[in-house]
Amino acid sequence: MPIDATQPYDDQNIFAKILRGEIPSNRVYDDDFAIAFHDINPQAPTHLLVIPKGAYVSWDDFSARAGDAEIAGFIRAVGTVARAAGLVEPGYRLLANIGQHGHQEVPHLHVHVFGGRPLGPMLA
Ligand code: DGP
Repeated sequence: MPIDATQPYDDQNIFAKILRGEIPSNRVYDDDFAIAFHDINPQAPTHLLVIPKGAYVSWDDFSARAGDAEIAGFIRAVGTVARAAGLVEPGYRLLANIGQHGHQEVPHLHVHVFGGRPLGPMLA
């Protein structure tokens, strides 16, 4: 079920538990601002999720409340993860779902990184 992106942060959400190491994930990246791990239900040969270490529900919450260093660190981490996964050539796709119409299901900001095959035109 898609979430309401304006809800308060719930520290029992599944990605908060992954961040704290309370449930396992296939982690591929970890720095001061972000971690990345494989999506449990991959939609492409490479499908990673990059999440900030801070407690943010969505891109909206993050862009409104996060400090400049956190924002810069997170965006840099997304690029680093994609580069380290070997996706820069021939390319990849980033996606962040926000709220009900965006079909966001997990209420901790995450950026999907898709690659490893031609992804076709963007779906609206
Ligand atoms: P979204 O619709 O943008 O909220 O996508 C949530 C993604 O999170 C979805 O592609 C599946 C993935 N996911 C959900 N639960 C887990 C989990 O426990 N572990 C991992 N690795 N991925 C999960």
